[in-house]
Amino acid sequence: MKRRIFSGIQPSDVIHIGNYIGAVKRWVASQEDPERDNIFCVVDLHALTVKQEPEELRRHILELFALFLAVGLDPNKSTLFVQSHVTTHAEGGWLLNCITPLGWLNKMTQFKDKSQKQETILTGLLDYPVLMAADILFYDTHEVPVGEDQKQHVELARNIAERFNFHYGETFIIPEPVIPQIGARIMALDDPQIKMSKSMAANKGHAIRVLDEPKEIERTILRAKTDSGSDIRFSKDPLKAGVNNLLTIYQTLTGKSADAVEADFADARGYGDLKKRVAEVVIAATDPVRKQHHQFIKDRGELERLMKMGAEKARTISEPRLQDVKQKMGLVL
Ligand code: AQP
Repeated sequence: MKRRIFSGIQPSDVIHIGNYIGAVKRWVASQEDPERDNIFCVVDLHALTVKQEPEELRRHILELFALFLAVGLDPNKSTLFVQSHVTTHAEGGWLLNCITPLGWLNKMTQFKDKSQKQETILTGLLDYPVLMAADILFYDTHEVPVGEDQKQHVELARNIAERFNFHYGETFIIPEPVIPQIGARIMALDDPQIKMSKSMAANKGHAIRVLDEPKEIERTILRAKTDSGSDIRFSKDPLKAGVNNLLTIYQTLTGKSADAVEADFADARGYGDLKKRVAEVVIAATDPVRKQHHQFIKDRGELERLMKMGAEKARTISEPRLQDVKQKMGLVL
């Protein structure tokens, strides 16, 4: 039996190089593995957990779906869809809410971080890991490729699955988070102590968006915060976090070993050289994506057709498990 892979991205902004390295780039590789059945989702219901401008959200959903295609995800090989097009997620999320202790949600570190930035904390922000558990569990998922920040949420999904199975009998597969060894946490370019994040990408210098023009990418990287030294080596020293982050970006995009990366910079004359070469590598990786995206986003009719096709496939996979869960919980079908 093939292993089922499920992962998603919020259309809360254009994805940044952290989302690309930590998630999307790995999805494309996973798609080519004949032992895997891949499902990738634009998790638009998650984006609603913080205030969104409706027209902007709609644009971001379309842009993100087009970006899936632009990076090379193929709707004939993978299931690509928009979360709100398949009602299993909202319905299943509610059913799982009714077996999830509130105390589990209060422990989520992402909620603690994100809620501090909100004037009004919406219930959905606290509850969104349960919706994420529904995304994963109703598809009988084995593996969830994510960045480091989402590990705790996948662990919550495992706990929910175990609790359900205990109370209602063997139902859900217990999913595994799959975190990359390198690039699981790309840091902000203006502050390498914090994670690069879509919701902060509007701050100048924070992130490289995958659709940024080459000039903009170069400018952002040249301004990236480093330290006062000149040593170009991987390091766990917090003072060298900026250089370490640039080297990690370079390493994940070139696929080289750490030693080979350091050897590449043996002749570099300071951080200026490092930044220039990192910018070249980032531009080489993102430029074809940006160009492809430009083509895909123009054809709204085709995007809608592919979204519908993906939603139908997703419904076929998740609907039987939803019915099974409803039946086990005592609802009349
Ligand atoms: N900085 C990062 N480095 C590596 N991977 C990352 N991911 C996110 N940030 C980094 C991974 O990208 C996938 C999609 O993330 P998401 O859209 O579900 O939201 P997120 O994790 O909350 O990402 P952001 O960019 O910080 O978005 P906002 O600001 O909107 O919340 C996930 O696999 C995530 O691990």
